[in-house]
Amino acid sequence: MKLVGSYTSPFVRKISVILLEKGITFEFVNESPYSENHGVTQYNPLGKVPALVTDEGETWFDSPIIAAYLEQLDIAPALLPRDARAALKVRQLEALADGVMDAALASVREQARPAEQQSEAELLRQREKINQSLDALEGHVADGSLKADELTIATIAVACAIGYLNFRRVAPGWCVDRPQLVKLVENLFSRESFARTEPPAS
Ligand SMILES: N[C@@H](CCC(=O)N[C@@H](CS)C(=O)NCC(=O)O)C(=O)O
Repeated sequence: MKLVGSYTSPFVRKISVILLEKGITFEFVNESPYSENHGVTQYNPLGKVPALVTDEGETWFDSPIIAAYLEQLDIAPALLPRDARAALKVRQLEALADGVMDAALASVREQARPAEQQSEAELLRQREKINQSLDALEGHVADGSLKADELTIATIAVACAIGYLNFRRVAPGWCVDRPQLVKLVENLFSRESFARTEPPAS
């Protein structure tokens, strides 16, 4: 299998972690969608990473679809419950974590614009999405609907989202008053799959 992506993308990290956890061998094709003349569109017309190319030549995107595809291969450990309704709930939490990544990425892109073109209102809007979603996730861990010590597509996505907040220094105070999420990321960050997919220092 080939995973097309960049080393800094949290969405790509999510898929790398899943592949590593399941012990699936893959080749990493390093493509940055923000660089000129990138080759991402040959895998995904949206020009976004990750994309996954199977040994049979099928191409899958975006990250929730790739995660669902990998789950269908039925390789342990299972990262979704067998029950369809319970699986959908886990996938909704994955969507929430993915949304945190989207908002963090939008903030980073906004801050990369020349200072005079940056919109404070837009940065605030994205910051609110991040804070509200983290509060919701904290609540889900507190009420047991998201288990901090379980390895699922949702906990992996949450840890990748928070890893990206740390990496880009977006919402640096995210851990204040969110002890459940701190516990969750401590559990996940201690895994080899997370150590091996840490974004590069620059
Ligand atoms: N919903 C997509 C989001 C992927 C995404 O936004 N990836 C970023 C990199 S972190 C990207 O490729 N951006 C390029 C662009 O928007 O043109 C997924 O889950 O795969």
